[in-house]
Amino acid sequence: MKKAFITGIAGQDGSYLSEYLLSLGYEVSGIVRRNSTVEHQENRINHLDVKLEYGDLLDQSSLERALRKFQPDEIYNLAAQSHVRISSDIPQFTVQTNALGVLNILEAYKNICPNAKFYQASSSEMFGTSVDEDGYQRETTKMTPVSPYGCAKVFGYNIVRNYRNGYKLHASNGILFNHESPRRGSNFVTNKVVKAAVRIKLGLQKVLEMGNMDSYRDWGHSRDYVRAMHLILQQDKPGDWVVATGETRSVRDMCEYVFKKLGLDYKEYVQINARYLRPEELPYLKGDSSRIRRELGWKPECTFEAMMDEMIEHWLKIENKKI
Ligand code: F7E
Repeated sequence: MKKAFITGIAGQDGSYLSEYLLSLGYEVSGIVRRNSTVEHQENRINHLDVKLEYGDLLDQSSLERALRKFQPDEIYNLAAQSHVRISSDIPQFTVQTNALGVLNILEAYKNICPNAKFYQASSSEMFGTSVDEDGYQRETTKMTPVSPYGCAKVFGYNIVRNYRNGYKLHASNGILFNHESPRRGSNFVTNKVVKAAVRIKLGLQKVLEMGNMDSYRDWGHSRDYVRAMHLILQQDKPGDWVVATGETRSVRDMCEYVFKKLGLDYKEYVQINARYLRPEELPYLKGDSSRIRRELGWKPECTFEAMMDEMIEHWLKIENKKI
């Protein structure tokens, strides 16, 4: 039985990855951070048979203790302060966790189980304002990040490459573009819009306050993207792979789709609130994932429409109970 260890196991991707690995017969373990509202902390993984320890990327002793205890064959580092706008409110915490945290887990991995394979959750936010001439970002695109989150992720990406080359570790980066699901935190734009539109439809809310409606994102489904993480660790050689759908849409188009699906016109309900704008915006993302499609045989299965419809169904079920 293969053993996987996941940081960020209680998050969106951690929960889908756990489900997937359990379905493949893995023993799955992970760390969760201590939180004052313990009732909600493990909502996404309560239904799963996974082994948990308290831990934190900033507490080296907790990482070493967990790796010594679980002795994993595969390590997935998904833990992070994952909200880009909030990374400007808590920049130092974000950089410590998303940059130094990667170094901490790499050190623990190198010293305790160097024969394991290591996956780092790198991000399209690393590209910032860079776009290749053909309108895509890919593995070779320059990284010009525009947020504390993006800057920290670039450090994480580079330190993984450095440890891979310097210590001959099987350490890889998945450069994942935005990926969503009903389990996405409701302060990320897709789930925020779906939740609000459903509540407006049911008469529970009157307006939706938004930030930049004209940025473009390449949105895929988290369930498809965790398959890519696993595939990356099944390769003989470590590397870096872009994971994306190759389609891009504006936030405005996404809003229009969701409201229309509910028989509403988004223009009647959306108001712009500067609170949701970012000091510097990343205006456009469209990923070229041809390398992982060609070399590893990965492809996304869920369409944008099917994913948004699944999220709408999810919120309709929750919010309908309130009326
Ligand atoms: O924003 C715009 C916002 O917060 C998407 C994380 O998983 O993907 C995610 O980062 C876009 C941005 O995701 C609101 O300005 C407008 O242009 O859903 P988001 P993100 O910042 O792209 C990358 C790949 C990651 O790695 C991150 O961890 O939507 N937007 N109005 C808004 N965004 C939010 N959150 N809230 C608004 O009201």
